[in-house]
Amino acid sequence: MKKGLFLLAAGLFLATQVCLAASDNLLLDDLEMAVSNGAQGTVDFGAGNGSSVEVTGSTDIKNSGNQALKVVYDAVAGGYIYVARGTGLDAKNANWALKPADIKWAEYSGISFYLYGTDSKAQIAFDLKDNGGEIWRYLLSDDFKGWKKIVCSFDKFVVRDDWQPNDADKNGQLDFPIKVFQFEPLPVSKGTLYFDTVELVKK
Ligand SMILES: [Ca+2]
Ligand SMILES: [Ca+2]
Repeated sequence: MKKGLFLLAAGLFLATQVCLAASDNLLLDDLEMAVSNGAQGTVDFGAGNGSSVEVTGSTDIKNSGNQALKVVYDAVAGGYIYVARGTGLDAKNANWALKPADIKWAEYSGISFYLYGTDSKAQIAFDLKDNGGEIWRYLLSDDFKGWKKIVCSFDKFVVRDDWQPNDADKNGQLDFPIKVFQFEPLPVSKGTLYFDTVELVKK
């Protein structure tokens, strides 16, 4: 009986710790919006130089909330693809629920998201645009099947050396607040990926 009570207490303690740990992360974007593109769009997405991409909401395959972002793509050699959410994008309604300036960035060590992989071996870039307009990159591979949490520590992002916007500060510093995150399947690959549950990781 005493042992039973102890185990119950230990279990409750562990459950409390898990809840606290989970609630420490900040849900930045659950990707729950009705997906649309263009100037009034909710997702800033597109492709060029022969690559193509189609983005929709997925309610059958999802990790949290009611939907995930479904990305059907064909990334050809020399082409590019982008699927972005945040502020200051061409798509005016692609903002996160939280304003970048309202987030206490110093409390977080990185950003995470869930990727539904197909073990295609595709390379995927996860880019951030910083407060100075500079683009930073974290590379990952679709080398698993099903949902997996991808944790990207801020200190593991590298500044993109292949391209930067003309108005980027190019100071080599990751300047907060971060304004945009962007998923980019890289050439040469083709398939369907799902993204969900973008969070900031508590220090
Ligand atoms: Ca979701
Ligand atoms: Ca910068």
